[in-house]
Amino acid sequence: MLSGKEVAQHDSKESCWIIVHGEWHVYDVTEFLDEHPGGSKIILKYAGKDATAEYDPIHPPDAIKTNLPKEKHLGPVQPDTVEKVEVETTDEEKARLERVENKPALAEILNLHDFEYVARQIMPEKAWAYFSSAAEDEITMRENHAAFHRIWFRPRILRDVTNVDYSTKILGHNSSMPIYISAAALGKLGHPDGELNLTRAAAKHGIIQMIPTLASFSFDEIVDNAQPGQVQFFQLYVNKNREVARRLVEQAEARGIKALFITVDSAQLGRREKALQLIQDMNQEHTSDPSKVTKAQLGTSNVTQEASKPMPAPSTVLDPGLCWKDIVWFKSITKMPIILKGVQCWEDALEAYDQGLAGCVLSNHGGRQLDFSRSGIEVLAECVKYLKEKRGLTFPNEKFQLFVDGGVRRATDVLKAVALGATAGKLCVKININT
Ligand code: PYR
Repeated sequence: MLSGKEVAQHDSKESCWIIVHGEWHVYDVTEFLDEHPGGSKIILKYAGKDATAEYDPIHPPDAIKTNLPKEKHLGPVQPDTVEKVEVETTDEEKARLERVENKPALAEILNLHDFEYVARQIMPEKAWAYFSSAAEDEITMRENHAAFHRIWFRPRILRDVTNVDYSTKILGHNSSMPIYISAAALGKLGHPDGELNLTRAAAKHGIIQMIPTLASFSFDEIVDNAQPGQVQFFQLYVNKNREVARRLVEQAEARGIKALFITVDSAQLGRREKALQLIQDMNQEHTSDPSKVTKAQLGTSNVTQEASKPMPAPSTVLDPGLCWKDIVWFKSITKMPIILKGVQCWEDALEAYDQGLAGCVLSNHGGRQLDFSRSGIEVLAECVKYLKEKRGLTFPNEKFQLFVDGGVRRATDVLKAVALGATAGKLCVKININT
């Protein structure tokens, strides 16, 4: 068994070992340093030490085991030989914890704008930067919301609305309302129970949760926390290594996941400068080198190579080579209905229909990918038009369903999306507090 002293000798970028987890396992992460989505500096801070306190709040317990080749798992270390890592609580962090302590009760938060305001006050800076950032000038992120402002109602009167039932079916599964919980990575950044909170809330309110590939709990933990019969979907980032992708799909199907949403808008992660800036700031060491200070002070987007790695997707998780023939392959390996997540024009929606897929999420990834992409709600209008005209579809359509995400803040936004496709609720939108 390794000793803490031995591990402590590997404390540089030439040889970087870290200890992670209750099991006190040692990992050689030297070759992973440049791959780490949050940059190498944060790992190097724990080189030769116990990194659990930094690792645990963000990563699923099995992530390090899954991502590092077996030969980099160096085995256990004797716990009593490991020096304790003191994590300093800064004044800023103390103030934040006080705000967490005094946050308003959920019932006092009247709408999603207020929810966002409270989140910003109480989340760690890193979490807020990650969740709230969008690509480049964030024009698309703003447009996602603004687009709903251009749509107005034309209400009819003297209809009996004593009883209103807004329950619906999404891909054939009951939902108490026409929304679902979409995939968002790293839930634990926002709360220690992360995605499990969403699993519980989905069960309580009769809506469907989509489990993200990059969740901060393991896939099995999230499924294990569902109630018997609770419907869950799975969002897939297609790994460059198709055997990894196949394993994820097979695992999802074996565990009773009801639909596979393949993300198609992320050939690589968008340039999210809010998150990049924060990583850069965290990495910026106090230095007397005036060129570095000037860059930081100016807050320019002239990010260093190190900081130009946005969280959280390792390069292997996204595959710029993903194309239509892969979708045909996915169809051949699963019986789950396949929905493309991130379709942005009618031509691709038509192609998805022609390929026999179950639907599309008309989405620009919350404006986090390509700035100046149009809003999902605008794309919806053209998709409905062309799918009607060119393929004779009517909406709502059981066989080919359209979903919208981005910018949804109000039930009236949901209503607009539902009304734009047709009258009944086969058209579903997600509410994603990130977007
Ligand atoms: C995002 O950061 O937008 C992901 O989907 C991982």
